[in-house]
Amino acid sequence: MPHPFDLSLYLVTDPHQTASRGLVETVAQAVAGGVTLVQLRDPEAKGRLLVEQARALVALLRPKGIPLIVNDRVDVAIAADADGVHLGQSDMAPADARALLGPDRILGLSVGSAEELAASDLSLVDYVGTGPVKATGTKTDAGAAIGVEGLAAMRRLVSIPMVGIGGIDLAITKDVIRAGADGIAVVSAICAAPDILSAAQRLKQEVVSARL
Ligand code: TZP
Repeated sequence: MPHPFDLSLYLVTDPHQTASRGLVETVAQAVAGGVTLVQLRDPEAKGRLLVEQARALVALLRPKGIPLIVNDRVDVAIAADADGVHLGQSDMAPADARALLGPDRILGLSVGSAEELAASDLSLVDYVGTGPVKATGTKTDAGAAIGVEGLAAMRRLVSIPMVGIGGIDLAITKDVIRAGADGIAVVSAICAAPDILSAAQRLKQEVVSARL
């Protein structure tokens, strides 16, 4: 069984957007504001730096009971004893990642369309990330926005937990949750906010009130 996890407010880090405050400080403030899951994401970084960063985040997050997911890099997740890995469609196949990670670590997969879903084996995956919900400047190769309607259509096809990602801000958070997402995954709505803690608090409140 994978470690328990809560997709409600999923922070994905970005090296540029966390540079001014620092990675650990940004994550610490976001967690104080209510983030429930954190993904270390830096596609350009080398393994040594990623392991150091992942270890620093595990030291911050584990005592608080918040899992750390590493984007793409199964080796980094294992070296730093992180809680899981998030895979994109062109990363290692879920079955290969699961074989390396074992049964207890969390495994996420990006699935943006019915075609990607048809090509994906979700039997070993714990949650899917679906999007981009709206156009985003954070990931320029994220593909065309699927909209809240596209997310709702994916929700009808996927029975495991789903988090919406891409272009999500306070204004569309309720719509994303009401379309069936179990949570929102954000980069800039938290990392680029002038006040990280309060941005996270407001997003969390919006997620919680959308479910009422
Ligand atoms: N995967 C799909 S969109 C995206 C990722 C990592 C970036 C989301 O960033 P933002 O700033 O929340 O739109």
